[in-house]
Amino acid sequence: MFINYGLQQIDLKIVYYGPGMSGKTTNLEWAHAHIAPEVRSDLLNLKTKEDRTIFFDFMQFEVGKINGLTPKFNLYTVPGQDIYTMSRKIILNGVDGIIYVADSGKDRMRDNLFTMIDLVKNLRSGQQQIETFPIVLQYNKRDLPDAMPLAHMRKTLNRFKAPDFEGVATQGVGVFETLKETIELVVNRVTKQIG
Ligand SMILES: Nc1nc2c(ncn2[C@@H]2O[C@H](COP(=O)(O)OP(=O)(O)O)[C@@H](O)[C@H]2O)c(=O)[nH]1
Ligand SMILES: [Mg+2]
Repeated sequence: MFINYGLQQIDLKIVYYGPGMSGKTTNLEWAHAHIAPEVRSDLLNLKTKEDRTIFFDFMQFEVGKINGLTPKFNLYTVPGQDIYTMSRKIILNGVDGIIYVADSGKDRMRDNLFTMIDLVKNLRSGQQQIETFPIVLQYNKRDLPDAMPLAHMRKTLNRFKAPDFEGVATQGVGVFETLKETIELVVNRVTKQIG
Protein backbone atom coordinates (compact mmCIF):
# COMPACT_ATOMS: atom_id res chain seq x y z
CA MET A 1 0.00 0.00 0.00
CA PHE A 2 1.19 3.48 -0.80
CA ILE A 3 -0.85 6.61 -0.08
CA ASN A 4 -0.26 9.78 -2.06
CA TYR A 5 -2.25 12.45 -0.19
CA GLY A 6 -1.32 15.06 -2.79
CA LEU A 7 -3.09 13.09 -5.50
CA GLN A 8 -5.66 11.69 -3.02
CA GLN A 9 -4.69 8.31 -4.30
CA ILE A 10 -3.94 4.95 -2.76
CA ASP A 11 -1.89 2.31 -4.57
CA LEU A 12 -2.82 -1.28 -3.79
CA LYS A 13 -1.12 -4.40 -5.02
CA ILE A 14 -2.82 -7.67 -5.87
CA VAL A 15 -0.73 -10.63 -7.03
CA TYR A 16 -1.90 -13.71 -8.93
CA TYR A 17 0.12 -16.56 -7.47
CA GLY A 18 0.22 -20.26 -8.40
CA PRO A 19 2.15 -22.90 -10.31
CA GLY A 20 3.25 -22.38 -13.91
CA MET A 21 0.46 -22.77 -16.48
CA SER A 22 -2.41 -22.71 -13.95
CA GLY A 23 -4.09 -19.79 -15.74
CA LYS A 24 -2.86 -16.64 -13.98
CA THR A 25 -2.15 -14.73 -17.18
CA THR A 26 -5.45 -15.96 -18.64
CA ASN A 27 -7.30 -14.49 -15.62
CA LEU A 28 -5.58 -11.16 -16.08
CA GLU A 29 -6.20 -11.16 -19.82
CA TRP A 30 -9.91 -11.81 -19.31
CA ALA A 31 -10.17 -9.06 -16.70
CA HIS A 32 -8.32 -6.68 -19.00
CA ALA A 33 -10.65 -7.46 -21.89
CA HIS A 34 -13.76 -6.86 -19.75
CA ILE A 35 -12.85 -3.80 -17.68
CA ALA A 36 -13.78 -0.50 -19.31
CA PRO A 37 -10.70 1.02 -21.03
CA GLU A 38 -11.36 4.37 -19.28
CA VAL A 39 -10.56 2.91 -15.87
CA ARG A 40 -7.72 0.55 -16.69
CA SER A 41 -4.21 0.65 -18.09
CA ASP A 42 -2.91 -1.41 -20.97
CA LEU A 43 -1.85 -4.92 -20.15
CA LEU A 44 1.88 -5.30 -19.95
CA ASN A 45 3.21 -8.80 -20.64
CA LEU A 46 6.82 -9.73 -20.26
CA LYS A 47 6.93 -13.08 -22.01
CA THR A 48 9.48 -15.50 -23.34
CA LYS A 49 9.15 -16.53 -26.95
CA GLU A 50 7.36 -19.70 -25.85
CA ASP A 51 4.67 -17.36 -24.59
CA ARG A 52 5.16 -18.12 -20.93
CA THR A 53 5.47 -15.50 -18.23
CA ILE A 54 9.13 -14.69 -17.67
CA PHE A 55 8.82 -12.04 -15.03
CA PHE A 56 5.30 -10.71 -14.66
CA ASP A 57 2.18 -9.35 -16.30
CA PHE A 58 0.81 -6.07 -15.07
CA MET A 59 -2.37 -4.03 -15.25
CA GLN A 60 -3.70 -1.12 -13.21
CA PHE A 61 -7.31 -0.04 -12.69
CA GLU A 62 -9.37 2.30 -10.54
CA VAL A 63 -12.56 1.50 -8.70
CA GLY A 64 -14.58 3.20 -5.97
CA LYS A 65 -13.21 5.23 -3.07
CA ILE A 66 -11.59 4.43 0.26
CA ASN A 67 -12.04 7.20 2.83
CA GLY A 68 -12.16 9.75 0.02
CA LEU A 69 -9.03 8.37 -1.64
CA THR A 70 -9.05 6.87 -5.13
CA PRO A 71 -7.73 3.32 -4.99
CA LYS A 72 -5.50 2.22 -7.84
CA PHE A 73 -5.30 -1.54 -8.01
CA ASN A 74 -2.06 -2.84 -9.42
CA LEU A 75 -2.43 -6.42 -10.60
CA TYR A 76 0.58 -8.65 -11.13
CA THR A 77 1.07 -12.30 -12.03
CA VAL A 78 4.10 -14.27 -10.94
CA PRO A 79 5.96 -16.80 -13.07
CA GLY A 80 5.27 -20.27 -11.69
CA GLN A 81 8.29 -22.20 -12.93
CA ASP A 82 10.77 -23.40 -10.33
CA ILE A 83 13.65 -21.29 -11.62
CA TYR A 84 11.77 -18.07 -10.80
CA THR A 85 11.64 -18.51 -7.02
CA MET A 86 13.43 -15.18 -6.56
CA SER A 87 11.08 -13.34 -8.94
CA ARG A 88 8.10 -14.58 -6.95
CA LYS A 89 9.60 -13.31 -3.75
CA ILE A 90 10.34 -9.89 -5.23
CA ILE A 91 6.89 -9.50 -6.77
CA LEU A 92 5.31 -10.19 -3.35
CA ASN A 93 7.05 -7.15 -1.91
CA GLY A 94 4.39 -4.80 -0.53
CA VAL A 95 1.52 -7.07 -1.60
CA ASP A 96 -1.98 -6.20 -0.28
CA GLY A 97 -3.93 -9.19 -1.59
CA ILE A 98 -3.33 -12.54 -3.26
CA ILE A 99 -5.28 -14.60 -5.75
CA TYR A 100 -3.97 -18.14 -5.65
CA VAL A 101 -4.78 -19.85 -8.97
CA ALA A 102 -4.62 -23.64 -8.65
CA ASP A 103 -4.64 -26.02 -11.62
CA SER A 104 -7.35 -28.68 -11.39
CA GLY A 105 -5.45 -31.10 -13.65
CA LYS A 106 -4.96 -34.49 -11.94
CA ASP A 107 -1.19 -34.44 -12.35
CA ARG A 108 -0.84 -30.88 -11.01
CA MET A 109 -1.64 -31.33 -7.32
CA ARG A 110 2.00 -31.64 -6.36
CA ASP A 111 2.81 -28.37 -8.15
CA ASN A 112 -0.21 -26.70 -6.57
CA LEU A 113 0.86 -27.77 -3.12
CA PHE A 114 4.53 -26.84 -3.59
CA THR A 115 3.61 -23.38 -4.80
CA MET A 116 1.27 -22.94 -1.84
CA ILE A 117 4.06 -23.89 0.54
CA ASP A 118 6.35 -21.46 -1.30
CA LEU A 119 3.71 -18.75 -0.82
CA VAL A 120 3.28 -19.42 2.89
CA LYS A 121 7.06 -19.22 3.30
CA ASN A 122 7.39 -16.02 1.29
CA LEU A 123 4.57 -14.33 3.20
CA ARG A 124 6.11 -15.35 6.48
CA SER A 125 9.45 -13.84 5.52
CA GLY A 126 7.51 -10.61 4.86
CA GLN A 127 6.05 -10.84 8.41
CA GLN A 128 2.61 -11.91 7.13
CA GLN A 129 0.53 -14.93 8.10
CA ILE A 130 -1.51 -16.65 5.41
CA GLU A 131 -4.37 -17.26 7.89
CA THR A 132 -5.01 -13.54 8.31
CA PHE A 133 -3.84 -12.23 4.95
CA PRO A 134 -6.37 -11.20 2.25
CA ILE A 135 -6.19 -14.25 -0.01
CA VAL A 136 -8.71 -15.89 -2.31
CA LEU A 137 -8.26 -19.25 -4.02
CA GLN A 138 -9.40 -20.11 -7.50
CA TYR A 139 -9.55 -23.77 -8.57
CA ASN A 140 -9.08 -23.17 -12.26
CA LYS A 141 -9.53 -25.45 -15.29
CA ARG A 142 -12.71 -27.03 -13.93
CA ASP A 143 -13.54 -27.89 -17.55
CA LEU A 144 -10.77 -30.51 -17.71
CA PRO A 145 -12.13 -34.06 -18.02
CA ASP A 146 -9.62 -35.21 -15.39
CA ALA A 147 -10.28 -32.32 -13.00
CA MET A 148 -9.54 -33.18 -9.37
CA PRO A 149 -12.62 -33.37 -7.14
CA LEU A 150 -13.26 -29.99 -5.59
CA ALA A 151 -13.41 -31.35 -2.04
CA HIS A 152 -9.93 -32.81 -2.43
CA MET A 153 -8.47 -29.54 -3.71
CA ARG A 154 -10.08 -27.64 -0.86
CA LYS A 155 -8.75 -30.01 1.72
CA THR A 156 -5.25 -29.97 0.30
CA LEU A 157 -4.83 -26.30 -0.54
CA ASN A 158 -7.24 -24.37 1.66
CA ARG A 159 -6.68 -25.52 5.21
CA PHE A 160 -6.96 -21.93 6.39
CA LYS A 161 -10.47 -21.63 4.88
CA ALA A 162 -10.00 -18.58 2.70
CA PRO A 163 -12.80 -17.67 0.28
CA ASP A 164 -12.53 -19.87 -2.81
CA PHE A 165 -14.09 -20.20 -6.26
CA GLU A 166 -14.13 -22.59 -9.18
CA GLY A 167 -12.82 -21.18 -12.44
CA VAL A 168 -12.60 -21.74 -16.16
CA ALA A 169 -10.46 -18.71 -16.91
CA THR A 170 -10.41 -19.33 -20.66
CA GLN A 171 -14.19 -18.77 -20.63
CA GLY A 172 -14.09 -16.09 -17.94
CA VAL A 173 -15.82 -18.33 -15.40
CA GLY A 174 -14.87 -17.25 -11.88
CA VAL A 175 -12.52 -14.48 -13.02
CA PHE A 176 -14.50 -11.51 -11.71
CA GLU A 177 -15.93 -13.38 -8.70
CA THR A 178 -12.39 -14.10 -7.54
CA LEU A 179 -11.13 -10.60 -8.25
CA LYS A 180 -14.11 -8.90 -6.59
CA GLU A 181 -13.80 -10.95 -3.43
CA THR A 182 -10.09 -10.15 -3.24
CA ILE A 183 -10.74 -6.44 -3.71
CA GLU A 184 -13.32 -6.58 -0.92
CA LEU A 185 -10.90 -8.24 1.47
CA VAL A 186 -8.18 -5.74 0.57
CA VAL A 187 -10.44 -2.71 0.89
CA ASN A 188 -11.79 -3.90 4.26
CA ARG A 189 -8.31 -4.35 5.61
CA VAL A 190 -6.98 -1.06 4.28
CA THR A 191 -10.02 0.82 5.56
CA LYS A 192 -9.29 -0.52 9.04
CA GLN A 193 -5.62 0.40 8.74
CA ILE A 194 -6.10 3.97 7.61
CA GLY A 195 -9.52 4.68 9.12
N1 LIG B 1 -8.73 -26.13 -20.19
C1 LIG B 1 -8.38 -24.98 -19.64
N2 LIG B 1 -7.23 -24.38 -20.00
C2 LIG B 1 -6.92 -23.20 -19.42
C3 LIG B 1 -7.76 -22.57 -18.47
N3 LIG B 1 -7.18 -21.42 -18.08
C4 LIG B 1 -6.02 -21.33 -18.75
N4 LIG B 1 -5.84 -22.40 -19.57
C5 LIG B 1 -4.73 -22.68 -20.48
O1 LIG B 1 -3.57 -23.03 -19.71
C6 LIG B 1 -2.38 -22.56 -20.33
C7 LIG B 1 -1.58 -21.71 -19.37
O2 LIG B 1 -2.29 -20.52 -19.06
P1 LIG B 1 -1.56 -19.20 -18.55
O3 LIG B 1 -2.61 -18.21 -18.23
O4 LIG B 1 -0.50 -18.79 -19.50
O5 LIG B 1 -0.88 -19.77 -17.22
P2 LIG B 1 0.09 -19.04 -16.20
O6 LIG B 1 1.44 -19.68 -16.38
O7 LIG B 1 -0.47 -19.36 -14.85
O8 LIG B 1 0.10 -17.56 -16.47
C8 LIG B 1 -2.84 -21.80 -21.57
O9 LIG B 1 -2.75 -22.66 -22.68
C9 LIG B 1 -4.29 -21.46 -21.27
O10 LIG B 1 -5.08 -21.30 -22.42
C10 LIG B 1 -9.01 -23.23 -18.13
O11 LIG B 1 -9.81 -22.75 -17.32
N5 LIG B 1 -9.24 -24.41 -18.75
MG1 LIG C 1 1.68 -16.33 -16.93
